[in-house]
Amino acid sequence: MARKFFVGGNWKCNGTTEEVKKIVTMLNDAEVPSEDVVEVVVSPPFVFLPVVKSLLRPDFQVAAQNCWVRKVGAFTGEISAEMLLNLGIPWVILGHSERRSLLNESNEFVGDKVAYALSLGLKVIACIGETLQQRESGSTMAVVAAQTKAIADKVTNWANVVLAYEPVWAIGTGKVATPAQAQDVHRQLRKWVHDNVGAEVADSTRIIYGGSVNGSNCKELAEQPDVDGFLVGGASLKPEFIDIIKSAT
Ligand code: G2H
Repeated sequence: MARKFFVGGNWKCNGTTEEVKKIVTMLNDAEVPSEDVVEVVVSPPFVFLPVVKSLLRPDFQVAAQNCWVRKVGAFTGEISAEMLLNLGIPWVILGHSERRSLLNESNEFVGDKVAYALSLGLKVIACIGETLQQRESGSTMAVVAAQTKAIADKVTNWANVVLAYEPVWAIGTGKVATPAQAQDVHRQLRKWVHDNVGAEVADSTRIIYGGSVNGSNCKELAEQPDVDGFLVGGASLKPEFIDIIKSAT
């Protein structure tokens, strides 16, 4: 099955209203392949979701960077999946390594979040990835498989899931995985999904790469058969994000 290329821009905890508007203008003015070829989703901080959604071109979509694990209630400081739906936000990033490490989000908690968001109709970019220590000790696949299993244990319909493989050692470090390293994990991960979830899900689920993707390294990464797109952090705030979108073709 042909998997549509996916490019996500994770703006993380960056931006002022003026800066965000400038990025949206840059995106709106860009000539990129059609939405039949590439799905583009940008993810501003919560407070900028309404302004970005209102100004962004209609062929690009918007994602939140997180949401609460269950329905609305007495959870001070949290934003619920219901609120995202109420704002017309179709996507959410869950399980990013910065939340796993800084906020102690466990595999099980991320699995619960993914399942709850999907149950309400949100689409999910679910992030997984190993630390440098885990890679050097040879446990990359065990770590990535455990993270994916915690999601698979709670999810039956994978149609609205994009898996983002983001090796922690490559995030924001400028130290990108080589195309061979990315392809190797993506291939093994797809096999894990094949063996543990099913052939059709393995064939149709987009597995995207994240970690220091930029305008210079995207093309070679995009050529790998199991790399179905990118989740981009730092470079998604800059004009080179357009080059990354164009790497779909
Ligand atoms: C990984 C990535 C975006 P960056 O976190 O999710 O960030 O491209 O800055 O490494």
